[in-house]
Amino acid sequence: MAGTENSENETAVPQRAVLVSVLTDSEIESEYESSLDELERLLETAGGESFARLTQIRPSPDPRTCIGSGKVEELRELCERNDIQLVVFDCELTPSQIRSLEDDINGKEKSGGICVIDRTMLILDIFALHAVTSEGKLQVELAQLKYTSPRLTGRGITMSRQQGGNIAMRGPGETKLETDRRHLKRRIDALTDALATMEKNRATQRSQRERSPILKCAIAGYTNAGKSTLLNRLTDAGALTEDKLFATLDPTTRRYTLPDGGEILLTDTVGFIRRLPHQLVNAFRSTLDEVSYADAVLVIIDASDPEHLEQLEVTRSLLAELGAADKPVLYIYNKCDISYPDINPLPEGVKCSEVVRISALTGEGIDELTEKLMKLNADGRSEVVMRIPNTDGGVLNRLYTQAVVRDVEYGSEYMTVRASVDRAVKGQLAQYII
Ligand SMILES: Nc1nc2c(ncn2[C@@H]2O[C@H](COP(=O)(O)OP(=O)(O)OP(=O)(O)O)[C@@H](O)[C@H]2O)c(=O)[nH]1
Ligand SMILES: [Mg+2]
Repeated sequence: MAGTENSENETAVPQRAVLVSVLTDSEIESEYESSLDELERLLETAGGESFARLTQIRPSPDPRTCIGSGKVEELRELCERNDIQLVVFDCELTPSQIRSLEDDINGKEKSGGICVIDRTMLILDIFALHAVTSEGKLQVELAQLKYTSPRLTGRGITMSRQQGGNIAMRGPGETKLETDRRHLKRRIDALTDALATMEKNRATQRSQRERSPILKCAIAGYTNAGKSTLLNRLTDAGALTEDKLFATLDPTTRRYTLPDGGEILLTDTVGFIRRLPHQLVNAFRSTLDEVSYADAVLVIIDASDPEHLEQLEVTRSLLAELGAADKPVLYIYNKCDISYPDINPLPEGVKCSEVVRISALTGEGIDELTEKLMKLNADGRSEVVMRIPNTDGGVLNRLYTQAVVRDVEYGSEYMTVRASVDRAVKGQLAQYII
């Protein structure tokens, strides 16, 4: 279901939409504009086009329709006059708010007509379009069944059939409307079970990687910052890179050989965005765990984006949520070919030695980055020489799996082994170190 035969080319004519935002007392005025800009980019990524923006300032959202009744009327007229079929709210809407809004905007008409969706439904729609692996598809389908389905009222379905996929209708939406609640629950249970099995496999793979002494670096950062481009620059991953939000959903791990011969693992994963819906953080938990379990995090920042400092804050708070706040970090300011940022003053808590400016596209600054990666790799590791009695053969086997063995000399009673070990192995095998 989710994302199966969907392609972004399906909706040949971009669906025009009105973007709506509510500016409440708790929000900072400058932020809502950039949030709306981002909503517009999300809409474009989903194959839509922004026709107009409507903003209302009010102390709190209206419980029934989010915006006030006068604004709803304004929205209705705007849509009617310009033949607009889609309205996207920048905030989260409850199922009943969506129903009330659609009833008010469409009048008594029950099918077809103007469809109202929210930011989360739009993001999930993009995820449904971009999911590639079976795990990714199941994760999106589950999130859509839980979030989007209760919010779809049936409007826009006729159109969706004609065009082969309307925004937010892709994925399980249509099916849900034709099934009863019991069927829906069964599907949710089946998906949860299937994902639990996949998660078990992923955990096994991860624990194998964990036992290996190679440094594991997660590439994290705001969506479209250039994470996949960096992975491709350093390795032959051939990851999809696009000037679109959420081009990458599924993690890709590649081994990278540093100029000093050391090896590290690099994992590219799903990008972050402000107000990443909790449903999505949960749905993509196992994917995001690649970040939680990494030894170090490479935070990619799009230096050419005027919002990059805010985006860095979003990234850092999501990293904290994933339990990755205390890991060694490199802050990589990317796209320096088009915008060379003044990094001073540094964001709070960021050390100068942790920052590097690069262009993943042209290769500028990559040497400095690899220097830092070598240092990161060397930190906490040391070269040791061990004298191991031949009777303790197990120790050498252990070194082969948990350290990097450089050289072994076999004597009549002892083996002399030179190896690069991490702190844990060094502590546990201290008795053999000479
Ligand atoms: N000028 C310039 N463009 C870049 C650079 N790095 C990446 N880009 C472009 O930025 C866009 C996004 O790059 P991706 O590598 O797909 O970004 P991402 O962080 O993986 O994005 P998502 O997977 O969508 O979250 C693409 O169009 C890239 O060509 C760079 O150093 N300079
Ligand atoms: Mg990517």
